[in-house]
Amino acid sequence: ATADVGVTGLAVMGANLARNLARHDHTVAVHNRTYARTEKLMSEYGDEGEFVPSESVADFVASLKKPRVAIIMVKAGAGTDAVIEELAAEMEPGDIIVDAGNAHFPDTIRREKALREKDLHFVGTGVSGGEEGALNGPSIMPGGTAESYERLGPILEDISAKVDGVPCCTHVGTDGAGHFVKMVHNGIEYADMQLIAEAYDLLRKGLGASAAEIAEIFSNWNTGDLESYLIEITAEVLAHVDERTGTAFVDVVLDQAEQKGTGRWTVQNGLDLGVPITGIAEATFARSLSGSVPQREAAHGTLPAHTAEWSVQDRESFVEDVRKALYASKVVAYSQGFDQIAAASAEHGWDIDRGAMARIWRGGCIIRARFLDRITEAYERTPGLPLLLADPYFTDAVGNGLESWRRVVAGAAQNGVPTPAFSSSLAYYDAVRAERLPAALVQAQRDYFGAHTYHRVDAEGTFHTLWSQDRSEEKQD
Ligand code: NBP
Repeated sequence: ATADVGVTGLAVMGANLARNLARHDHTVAVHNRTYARTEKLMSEYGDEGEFVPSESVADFVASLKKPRVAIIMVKAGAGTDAVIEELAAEMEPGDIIVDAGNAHFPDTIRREKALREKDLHFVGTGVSGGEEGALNGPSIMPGGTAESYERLGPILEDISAKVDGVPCCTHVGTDGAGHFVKMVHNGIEYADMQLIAEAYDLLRKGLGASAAEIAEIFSNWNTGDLESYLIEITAEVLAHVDERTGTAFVDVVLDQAEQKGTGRWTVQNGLDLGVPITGIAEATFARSLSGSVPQREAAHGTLPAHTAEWSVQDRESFVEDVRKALYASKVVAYSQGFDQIAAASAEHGWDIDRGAMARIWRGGCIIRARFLDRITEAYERTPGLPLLLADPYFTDAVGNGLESWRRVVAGAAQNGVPTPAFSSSLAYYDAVRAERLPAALVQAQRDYFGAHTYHRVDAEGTFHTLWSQDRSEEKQD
């Protein structure tokens, strides 16, 4: 056995990950169900480093040094289970199986448990950054045991993206923690993209600006607090001219956003945990609404707007208002995502360091951004911070933009421009900071029709009012 690490599943992601490993001087065992892919990798890139190709799973496992590390990079789902079974049959106690595909974290928890019974380590690992990242340095979010990270960590840190020399990889927590955090990363990505899209729509409709003009605005924003990969590519997309028609590319793209499911998983989990991730939920539903073709057709041209053409007078301050509203809404969306991580961490005993998550997202992944440093600093200041928004830096940053944020959301409502993520983020902000919420009325209604009881602000215990009798109050315990 000569290989330090193995990769099985050599479609684009696995092949790139194997090349990344080889370029970092690891001897890499490579395997794929269909051998032709292995041969293709060897013929095209075999000279990039030390590869050990195998045609069978048995030979692949035999080519790995002990304790063995085999990384699976196949289509998530039944394929992953099939490959795990084949590998496990050949492996020995102490060996490590890594699933670097996009598994749903409950599957990872199930698989880890099953393999633990065979004394094998199973490490569900989130890998972000697409093909480019896999080849040149992704953000890597490994779960599994701390013991497995001792063997695996140095390899993964080696091939991960680096920011200021710091690897974008750390041990997230046990069993499904890595895939969980990758899922929330994707959910936040949905929210970030939707917020940017709403900012674009506001600029377009409020200013009547062209895509090219808005591209300039985004380029400019990318030099400040909003600096991020998503803002950068937005400017590039908006500046792009369609070859066929000579018009702005964004205008020839059908306005129906698709999804592969990680946003939906994130929202479903938010509901399960009872964590209000309104930014991610609105972003996910906004994609659903864009694809609701019969509903849109029934509404378009039928439902009145009762608005005049929006014409913003002070263009410069409007652009600044939208920028501040975007930043504030973005802080809310991230704050909610980090709440979700905290809740799941408590539920599963993962002990996830949220500051470290922001740190490993600074490079290699889609939401990489300057402002993640501020998040890491906030959790370093106060590790148990209950609300990211309540960190002094973010309280100030959002507070400074608050008037702008209100003007933008009010203007959008008055002029009939849909801003679900901007608006719901502001509503969240106002709700979470409110001294009293109308939830008191909801709880009273629940007691009225369902005898669901209530607590009082001025006395201990649980109470019920005899609504259908004399409306006297009973103490329940
Ligand atoms: P695909 O998701 O297209 O999967 C193709 C690979 O899966 C091939 O190697 C194929 O083998 C193998 N495979 C299948 Br399908 N069923 C199998 C089975 N029953 N047993 C063994 N192998 C099986 O590849 P990809 O696009 O490279 O993605 C790989 C993983 O990475 C996926 O989980 C995906 O969700 C994830 N991904 C992540 C990102 C990201 O940004 N993080 C981007 C893209 C993909 P064959 O050659 O014999 O058909």
